[in-house]
Amino acid sequence: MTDTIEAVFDTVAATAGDVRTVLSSRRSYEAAENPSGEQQLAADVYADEQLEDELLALAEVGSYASEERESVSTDTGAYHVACDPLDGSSNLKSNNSMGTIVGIYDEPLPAPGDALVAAGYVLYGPITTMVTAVDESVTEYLIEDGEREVLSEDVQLPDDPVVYGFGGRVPDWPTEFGAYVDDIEDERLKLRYGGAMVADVNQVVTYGGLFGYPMLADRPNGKLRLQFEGQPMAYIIETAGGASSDGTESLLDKTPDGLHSRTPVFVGNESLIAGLESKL
Ligand code: AFP
Repeated sequence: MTDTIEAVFDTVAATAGDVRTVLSSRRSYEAAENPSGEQQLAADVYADEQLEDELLALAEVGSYASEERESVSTDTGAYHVACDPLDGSSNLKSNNSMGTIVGIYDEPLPAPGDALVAAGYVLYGPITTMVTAVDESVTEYLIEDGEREVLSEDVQLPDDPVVYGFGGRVPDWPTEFGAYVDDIEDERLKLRYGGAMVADVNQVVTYGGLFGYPMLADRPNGKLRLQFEGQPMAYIIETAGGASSDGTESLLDKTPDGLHSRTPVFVGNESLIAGLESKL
């Protein structure tokens, strides 16, 4: 299993090198929308096609699914990879951070959280980095020329949280959630929100804190997809000593109703998630 997982991460790192190179020429919108009704950028389509081709070429990868395609692409193999090829791609226009999210499952997709065997993300920031969670350990890498070089091993969330960031319009947040935000402001946490889950979660990994995209007045399940965003990021945060929740239970205890189903997402320090669950 370890060889396959490392081969998937190597492939994602190599693809990230390609994606970074072509971003400047793929900033325009395509005519098509993704299955969640969001407009696709040329870069979304490029990253998705690259990942599908390269990951399905691995002998043990039996299927590939992504936010950018309606159904699962199948092959033969024991592992099933779910990707958000370019998370936060609307940040491409404003030249802010974006990422790639990958979850490796040992059950066909859509799969429950407890079928995850590893997860990782790439962050396209001022430099390109990758964070992986496998074998109960989180590692941060620098990616240069498509190759991974270890920056930090056994990454854990810092004990004293510093930052928080929540998506959605404030008037659309449930009242109890707004009250919780007042509480964490009183604890002197600092608001930082960039609109790309990978970047907003990576600052939680770096400084400690909380990221969330809550349920909204007109979207009871929030915006983020459980299979492609919620579960892989929950797996990484929980492996790094943090916690995840949909407001009542860990995202890793959930099973998606469908490939593209959405869920409220909260990930961060255990104490903050416990406080949030008691408030909601
Ligand atoms: P895009 O990929 O459409 O930019 O959406 C990014 C995202 O799925 C996730 O990465 C962010 O946390 C969240 O949506 C941002 O949503 P808002 O634009 O509503 O803040």
